[in-house]
Amino acid sequence: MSLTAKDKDTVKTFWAKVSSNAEAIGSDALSRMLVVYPQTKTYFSHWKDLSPGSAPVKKHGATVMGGVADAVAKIDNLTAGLLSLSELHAFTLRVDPANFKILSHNILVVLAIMFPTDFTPEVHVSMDKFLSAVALALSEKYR
Ligand code: HNI
Repeated sequence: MSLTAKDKDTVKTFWAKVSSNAEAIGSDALSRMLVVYPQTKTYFSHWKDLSPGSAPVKKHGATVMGGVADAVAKIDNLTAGLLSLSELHAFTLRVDPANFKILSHNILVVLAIMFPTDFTPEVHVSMDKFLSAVALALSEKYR
């Protein structure tokens, strides 16, 4: 399921609306992931506090959303655009790529909660396709 021109346009327009809240989106999505899918906590065991909204969760939420913003900018060539981030997650961090789907799901849930009016079914499907494409690009270096 590749992104159509319309998907890309929908993602860019929606992102332009919500990106000023990127830190809050990231913090909430990461907080939710760590609570609902506690197996994801293993990657962050070096943090002092993994509880919802803690300082490291907030900081890393902002970092992850910075990656998402970068992906929106590179939406026409995600594989090339996210190559070094893929290498980092594959070789250095050794994150199981199954977790990319889990985080994507949590980002979608948070977007739906924070932007109930803007998060139409049309936006939902395009954002879902986009986050799946990001997950695939991040998995590139695992093969
Ligand atoms: Ni991820 C670091 C982006 C999914 C675990 N991650 C980063 C950084 C970015 C980033 C950007 C900082 C890179 C640097 O320092 O150069 N991560 C993303 C994006 C996604 C994602 C865009 C998916 C949408 N990362 C995940 C998932 C996990 C994950 C699903 C594990 C469950 N990432 C990490 C860890 C680090 C990390 C661990 C290092 C953080 C630290 O504090 O040590």
